[in-house]
Amino acid sequence: MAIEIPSIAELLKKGTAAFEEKFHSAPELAGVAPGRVNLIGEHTDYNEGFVFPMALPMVTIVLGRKTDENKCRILTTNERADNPSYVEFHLPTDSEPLKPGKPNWANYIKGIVQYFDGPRVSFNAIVISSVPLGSGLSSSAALEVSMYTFLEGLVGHKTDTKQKALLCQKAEHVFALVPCGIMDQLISIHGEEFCATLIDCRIMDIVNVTIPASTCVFLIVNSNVHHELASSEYSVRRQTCEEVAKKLKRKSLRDVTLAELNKLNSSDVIDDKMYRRARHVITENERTSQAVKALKSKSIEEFGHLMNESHNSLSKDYEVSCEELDFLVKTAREVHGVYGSRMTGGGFGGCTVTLVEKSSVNDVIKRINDSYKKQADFFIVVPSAGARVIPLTS
Ligand code: GAF
Repeated sequence: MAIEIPSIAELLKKGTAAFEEKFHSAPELAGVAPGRVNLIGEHTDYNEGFVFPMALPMVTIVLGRKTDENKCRILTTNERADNPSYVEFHLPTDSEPLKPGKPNWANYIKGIVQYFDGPRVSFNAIVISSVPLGSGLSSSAALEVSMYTFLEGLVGHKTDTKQKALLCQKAEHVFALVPCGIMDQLISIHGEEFCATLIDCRIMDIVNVTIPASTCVFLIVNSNVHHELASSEYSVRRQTCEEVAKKLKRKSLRDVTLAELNKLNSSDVIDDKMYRRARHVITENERTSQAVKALKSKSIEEFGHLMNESHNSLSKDYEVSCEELDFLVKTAREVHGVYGSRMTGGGFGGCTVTLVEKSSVNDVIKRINDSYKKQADFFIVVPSAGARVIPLTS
């Protein structure tokens, strides 16, 4: 059975109860931000390429109220967050900026407080989330963006949305030490119901594309594995791509064609591994453009085929998949009614996304449950709205 995703109203109710218990007052508002599933265009964002994610119905919420005590107090209700679950810190000043430390979850909060471009404000707050943590569905960006949105609500200030995405990304780079691209923050801010979003990461151009009504759904399967090398290997991939672009005297792989890469390869300036890494990025950009065209012309089969090709390239050329993800993808593809299946997000564990006829979803779930050695979680997801403020008191 697929997991029932809690509604925002349910999360707000639980979060409000937790807030009242901890702070003995009522919260005034909530910042809400979704996780995302990337449909195609993986590991292309930091190469200034194209991505095609959609915002999820799973969200992170920061709710609370202003205080005048020059202190920020925040409790996470997320059981999988590292300890302690409650932190307090001072408002940053020029002479005393905030610094990252422990627990790790609070670094995302501190980073946002540090870089928020509105007036400084102290607060009491609670974090509550339905985005599975560390599963490639962008729980980090959902936390950053919900926190940023909460601060915007508290002080009545609205940052330009692209600037907001960049500041959230900066918080992740500097406070969580993860050199992520810009996809996750942009989709968490710009997501729209019924749409997936084509993002040109070079210029942060955003085009919402309606997903045509069909008999299909997107099924997310969480492998529930997370391999430790994920973050170190992410940085290595990023560096390799930059190195190849540099050898060709280009700003990024976005500007390199396959023919140019092949020519470079034949001159022995790059090794086979570098070649395959760059080939993934170049072909993935092409696949992403084609997938958007396929969706616009309602060619579900072609879209699914491109998802499959994307996974094969991520697994063989980019080598960011793993045994568990390859197994889940292969098993899903064996079921009649499946158009395409691929890993999603950074890789080395996390989730797959499968495009499947509604009538075949239970067959996929059964086939995986019968053969996967670990426990998988299943979510049927619809494209959902991006970040927003929800007032809580009248
Ligand atoms: C992670 C990163 F945070 C994104 O920026 C992106 O690079 C993705 O991995 C891979 O496409 O989610």
